[in-house]
Amino acid sequence: MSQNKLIYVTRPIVPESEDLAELISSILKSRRLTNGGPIESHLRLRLSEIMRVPRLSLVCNGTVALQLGAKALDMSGRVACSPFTFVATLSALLWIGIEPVLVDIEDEFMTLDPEALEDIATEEVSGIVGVHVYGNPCDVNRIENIANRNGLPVLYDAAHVFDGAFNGQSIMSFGDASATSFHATKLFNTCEGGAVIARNDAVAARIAKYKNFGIVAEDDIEDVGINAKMSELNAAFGLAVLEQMGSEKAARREVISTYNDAFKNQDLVRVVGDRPGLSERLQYYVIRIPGHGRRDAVYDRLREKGVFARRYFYPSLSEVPAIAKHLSHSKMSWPVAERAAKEVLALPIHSGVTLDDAARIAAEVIDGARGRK
Ligand code: T4K
Repeated sequence: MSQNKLIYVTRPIVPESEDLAELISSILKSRRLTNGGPIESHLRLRLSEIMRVPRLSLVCNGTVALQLGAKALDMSGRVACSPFTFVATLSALLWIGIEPVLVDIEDEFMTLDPEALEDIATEEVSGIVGVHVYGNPCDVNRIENIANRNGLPVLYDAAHVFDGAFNGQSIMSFGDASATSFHATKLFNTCEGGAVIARNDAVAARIAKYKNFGIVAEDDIEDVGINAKMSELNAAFGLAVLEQMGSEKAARREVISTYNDAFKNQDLVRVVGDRPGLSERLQYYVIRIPGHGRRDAVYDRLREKGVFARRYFYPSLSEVPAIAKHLSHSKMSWPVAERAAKEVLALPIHSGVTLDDAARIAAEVIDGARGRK
């Protein structure tokens, strides 16, 4: 790690110029810029294949994907949701008039705690929104069981998932719908973009309608919708990015394995592991550093060395006044989420991190956690 090298938590995959130029040239020739053009269709088919889901709809970002999913599943009033997530999960819901009822998380994988959910998933809420935090799937089987018993739809925020599988099944196929993000900071990106994946044709049809102003035919506006379409330029970027995924994934695997080796047998640093049954996770590498102020000391130490690790997700959204003021259930508490938020640190994993960088970052983390100068 050279003195001058700045290392960010992530670095987007960018396409080869020639691959992108070829696609852009076809857009320019056809003058088809958006509204479900051929490149968007092509990307949709490729992603459906890669993610192994038949009903995938491309949209302009992951936040709107969540809103479309919630609307398509008829969520309204209150929904059960975790406070340990990026702010977009909750702000997307609040922005469409849905109040999240926060449910604490399980400590190991930091996803919705089914036991805590059991108390909330009653007639009090109109649905469940789970977040597959850092690409680890929620406890999908127990959540499905609770949802079925209470007749509630389930929407998953799968912004941290790409092609991961759980017990051999695409993570995107759990729940009634999943919303994902193809933002520049994600493993696969279209600069800005996202997708909604539906379990059945009825939900898929509602998503298609809502993302295009509620229009179902030239002269038939069936409902109130929004404009959530992905443009041809974003889709072209994504198609060209797909060509680079293999090498990026290989580089990330090596960085991850360097970190794993370095943190093995360390009692001051806990690596957030994979839920058993998960294929792999390549978007976030997160450690937990318990002890008052220790995580922040490591975060500061890394910054001084030009390494911009991130405290995803700090603070817990239950402690963010802008969010908390919208919540009417102020008597509840979320101790597991609030502790996790004070301990987590996402380390850089991307092809711009050499194995030497990774070893040095890990050494700085360990020294920082030990309180060494
Ligand atoms: N649900 C969940 C669980 C999410 O995590 C997210 C988004 C969403 C929903 C919503 O999806 P979108 O509506 O965004 O599609 C970033 C991303 O903006 C956000 O998409 C992501 N989650 C969140 C976890 O992280 P910031 O504020 O940390 O981004 P920023 O700009 O600080 O970028 C982080 C680092 O990445 C930079 O230090 C450098 C690098 N970077 C970033 C960009 C944008 C680049 O190298 N190039 C770039 O173009 O939020």
